Amino acid sequence: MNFSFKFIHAADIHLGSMLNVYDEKIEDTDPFKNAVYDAFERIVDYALKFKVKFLLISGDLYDRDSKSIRANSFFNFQCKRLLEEDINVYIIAGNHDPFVGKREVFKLPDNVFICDSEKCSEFYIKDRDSKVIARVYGNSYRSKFDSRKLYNSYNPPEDFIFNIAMLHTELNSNNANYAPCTLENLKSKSGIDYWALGHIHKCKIINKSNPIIAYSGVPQGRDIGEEGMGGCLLVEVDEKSNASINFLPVSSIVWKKVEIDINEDIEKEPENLSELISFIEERAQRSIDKIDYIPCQIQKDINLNNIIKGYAVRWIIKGRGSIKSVFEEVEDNVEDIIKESLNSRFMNYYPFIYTDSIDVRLERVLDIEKLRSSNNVIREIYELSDAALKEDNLKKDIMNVFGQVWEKNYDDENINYLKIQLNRDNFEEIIRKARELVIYKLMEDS
Ligand SMILES: [Mn+2]
Repeated sequence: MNFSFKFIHAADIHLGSMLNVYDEKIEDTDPFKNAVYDAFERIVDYALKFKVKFLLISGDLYDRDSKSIRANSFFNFQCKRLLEEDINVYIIAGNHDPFVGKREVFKLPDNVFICDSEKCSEFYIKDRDSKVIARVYGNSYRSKFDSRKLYNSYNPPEDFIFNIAMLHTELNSNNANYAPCTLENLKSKSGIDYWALGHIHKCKIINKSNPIIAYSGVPQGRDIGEEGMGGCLLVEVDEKSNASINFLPVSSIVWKKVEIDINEDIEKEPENLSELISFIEERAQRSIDKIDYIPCQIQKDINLNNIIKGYAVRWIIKGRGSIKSVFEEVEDNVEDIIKESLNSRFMNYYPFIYTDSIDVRLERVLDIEKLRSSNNVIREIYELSDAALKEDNLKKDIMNVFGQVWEKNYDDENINYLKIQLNRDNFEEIIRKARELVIYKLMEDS
């Protein structure tokens, strides 16, 4: 007969990293400066509040191998809070903090255990009567890239004890850099009940049961590529070894992309910069209030309003209008002017709205519907560009003529900064702009 217990699965804390806001005034102030630390402190608060048995960190606890003294002492301080309540912390090293065990600046608190990098470590979780109720397995990265099939080293004995495996992996057998494996590999590995994954920065329950396979994601996003509320997973295992999972939100700053369509209301269409700024302002509050993507059920009694201090937003301004010419004709950086104006107003709100960037995708005024129905060439351009966005074969052909400056198959964690990463968003934007340019040139000439 087993006993019920709770644990927290966290990963990719990246202590020591900063939020990527390119604004010194903002970067060095609270809550931006401390957001990554605050996120971890909240995880520890949750561990104490929900009286978990242990905390798992599935890699990338630190952002860098040469970790900061501040990050290290902060981590130790937080773990000592857990030590007082007999909560252990089990850690694997990921690609950002390989070899973590050998380079501790301070003596680790007695409740912190770092998995070996040369073999799979095994820990026994015991109840008050010293009866084993679960096992935790983990194998740390040896270096920045680790091409070993680490999952193969996790081999629990066959019995009825709940086994948890921590693994830092991309879950991609084609990329040898990050402990290559497939979903099938993990599913078919016998004896593991819960795969606590790290590396992918978005929380995701990949397999709901037999075994559970989940990424807890990054607790605090550092840039617009890490959108949405981050957190960790609270797992409760009952007497029959059934696990239920709830999301524990922790990000004090939530990154968000918000689309603004200037054609949304014809009567209010902005015609100059002040009107455009008011237009964005009017929509700002409304779009921020919409609940962000949450991967699974949030633990009850948690109020998101107590967690979020503010939003860091990229405004994507779309639509057709004469305002487009303002962005083309003036020498100033119009985006910066809009950004300053929005920040001077919304940084004082609670929660604040920080404008991180403005992505202008405005188009010139053209009656496209009319042109499409009356002009065969334009209709064909539309059909072709629509196909380019939808059909994979055509997409591949087009990408081949994009030129070498674009990187088609890139690795987020190993970016070649001499090239531009061609993501879906970029691809769509290029097609859309090309279409716009061709049509405009045709109109000009005719
Ligand atoms: Mn990471």
